[in-house]
Amino acid sequence: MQITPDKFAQAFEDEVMRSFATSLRSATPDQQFVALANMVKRYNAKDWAATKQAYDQPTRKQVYYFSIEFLPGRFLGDYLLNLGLLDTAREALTQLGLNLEDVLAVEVDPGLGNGGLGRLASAFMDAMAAVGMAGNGNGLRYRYGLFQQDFVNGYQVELPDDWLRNGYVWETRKENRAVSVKFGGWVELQPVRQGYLQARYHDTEDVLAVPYDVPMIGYRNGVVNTLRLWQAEVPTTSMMTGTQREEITDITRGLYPDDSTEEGRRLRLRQEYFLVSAGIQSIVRNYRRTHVDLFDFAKHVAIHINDTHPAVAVAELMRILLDDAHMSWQQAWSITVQTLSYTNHTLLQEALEKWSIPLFASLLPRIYQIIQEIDRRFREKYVPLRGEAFVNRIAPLGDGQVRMAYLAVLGSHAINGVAKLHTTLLESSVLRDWYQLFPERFSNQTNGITPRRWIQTADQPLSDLLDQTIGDAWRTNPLALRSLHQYQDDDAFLTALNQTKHANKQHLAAMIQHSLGLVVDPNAIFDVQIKRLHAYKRQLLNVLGLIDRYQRLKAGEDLGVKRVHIFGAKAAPGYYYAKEIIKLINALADQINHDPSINQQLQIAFLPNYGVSMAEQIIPAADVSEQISLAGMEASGTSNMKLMAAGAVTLATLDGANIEIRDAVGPDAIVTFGLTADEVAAHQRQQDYDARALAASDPVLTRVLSALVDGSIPGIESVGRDIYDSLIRYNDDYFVLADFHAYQAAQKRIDLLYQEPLNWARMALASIAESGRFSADFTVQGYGNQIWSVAPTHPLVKDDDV
Ligand code: B1H
Repeated sequence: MQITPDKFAQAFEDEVMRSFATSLRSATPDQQFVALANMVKRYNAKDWAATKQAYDQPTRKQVYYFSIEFLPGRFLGDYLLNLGLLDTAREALTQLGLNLEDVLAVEVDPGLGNGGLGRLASAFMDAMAAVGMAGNGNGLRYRYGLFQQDFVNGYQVELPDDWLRNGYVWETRKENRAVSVKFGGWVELQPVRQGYLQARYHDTEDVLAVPYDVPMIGYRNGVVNTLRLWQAEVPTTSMMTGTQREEITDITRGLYPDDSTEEGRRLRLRQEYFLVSAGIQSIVRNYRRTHVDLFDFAKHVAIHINDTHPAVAVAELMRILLDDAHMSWQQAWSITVQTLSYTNHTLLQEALEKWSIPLFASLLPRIYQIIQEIDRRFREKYVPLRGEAFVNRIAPLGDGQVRMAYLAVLGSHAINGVAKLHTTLLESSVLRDWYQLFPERFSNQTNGITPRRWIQTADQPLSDLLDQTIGDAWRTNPLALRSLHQYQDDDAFLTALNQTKHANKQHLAAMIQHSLGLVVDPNAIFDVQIKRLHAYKRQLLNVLGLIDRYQRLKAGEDLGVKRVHIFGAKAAPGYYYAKEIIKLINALADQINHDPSINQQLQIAFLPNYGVSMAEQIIPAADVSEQISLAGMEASGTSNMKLMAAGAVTLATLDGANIEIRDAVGPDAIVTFGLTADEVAAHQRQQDYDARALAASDPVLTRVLSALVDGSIPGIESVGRDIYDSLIRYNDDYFVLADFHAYQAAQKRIDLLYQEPLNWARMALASIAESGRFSADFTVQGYGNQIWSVAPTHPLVKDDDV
């Protein structure tokens, strides 16, 4: 887009008048935001239409990315960036006496996901548009997003996220594209011709699925992809009454709140099938507009299953090919397998979805029949080859359950993990039998992040410094960041890099003061741990380290540096233990922050309601990136990549993508510690870990742990006891105590390194310089190449071997 700031300013004033019949001077920030958004939509409309038309060419292959979660973040800043208008808009608003950042902050941040998995889905949407891949998102338009978190007396409270209250400016309702999704009832199979059956559905509950489309604007390339979010509605002709209507609208009423308990499982299964059936019906309908039959479907359509949540796609695509297109089983199965692919995001057993057969069969009778037949054929083929025991272990049906991960693997031609270690562990543990059966289906696709949002939009000071130092090639090709290496001994640059970080820390300090009333010193180390609260992520290790530090400072030890530990974390509403950790962090923060003898050296800032927008404020200001999960537990992590790109030094266990980060920056630019995944596995196998004995024999641990139960931290009477028990009585499932000293030693190294500002900057430089390989643009190209067989029109070339 070519437009001068003057013209932009004029167009903005006109737009405010046209949209709200008011002058700019009397327009509210909300109105200013909507006016800017309307301008973006107008600038964007032709490209969106043209992209859709290009994708509808019958020979063009399209990807459909199915995810029960998306966490897109605010769009306006990134859209302006992608249209090449960010600087113009900023200048224009300044001319008008406004601050663009203030207007951007008005936008809602849709919380249609829990954490990394949902954010990854949105990063992929951004990346597919950036490289010009025909990528469509399919998700749910939850009326309420992930809860808003508040702290009351240090405890998490959950408030509803009424994000649609003022409407959502980026979406377009497409009622004419609605489809009908059937639940329950019973099926009758009538023979139509030799060997072919016609399914007739009786007494089903029919739900209207209405799509809302959101544009995904590519980075300065004219590409505009679509994220389609489905909403459940009562069919217009329905005579349904109150509770029945509610049952339907409940399907997309809210994000399933809990990734740790069994509650609401029926509703969750309804959500999953609703997403899958609506999405696939819509794909097939669109496909039929340009193709006479479905025989070449897999040549032109790739459907991706993001974790097991949309895994029922295997049976739904079979249903459509069998019942609607009247294909033979073999034909239908071959097309289904060639079309589908599946990403596994976790080794945690509780996240591998399984449905009880009675629940599944009553809600989705025809789908269940199809899964029975998939299961029967699988057994028929593989029992003679592999034996009964092997097949029983991995068949889609077993132990009275439908096993979604196994259904996904069986029905997909490609299965991937999300970091090298994770994929290796998948192949050797959770999906070992499957890996034996279909080794060629497995690949690794290490996660990625979008440097446009995390650097270009969120970190202006760093972006400017990079432009001045190495030119702006990094904005299109993040591998160009490598040219930073030549400045590693350039004191002027290293000093400027530190100044940039300092400016970002001042900004975050102001935000912390505003949010918590806590004054923090930008000269302190800003140590950041931002991610969902989960035992395996070990926020508790950070906390025990803080207790130790506090006790040492109280005893008069000089630790040489000031530190501010910054936390952002939501706990699943039903995850009691995680909520106890939140209370513990807040209680400790209260204690330390109000202790005048200590609070010049140590402070804790636990910012409530962590999410994408808050991450944009925290990440640019981070000195230390805490990635301290128990090795073998974090599939990949993505905050590790964002923080690295912002020049934070990574403090990490050898888990998930941390290992690839270490390999990228080299051992001198990262601080690693702790048990390896192999060592953890060995302890688990040998059952030789004794946390109680370890703690008893260790005076430091004894002192630290006693703070949980001796009343020295006010307000944690029961919480402290529970956490103590989890470590001592229940033997510390996540090896927190085993890694404690290694963690503290690593933090000590950080303290020393930080006291050499130029050396520190050199580590930051190495992180930034090597962050380019973690661009999601490369990740989606990897999927395109190895999984989807879809080529980008604006490929990002890896000019060397990374
Ligand atoms: C990840 C989940 C997840 N893995 C179930 N699994 C959920 C599972 O609501 N549920 O039922 C929600 C989320 N999320 C994360 O995915 C991994 O823990 C991260 O390590 C990884 O970086 C991220 C993206 O791959």
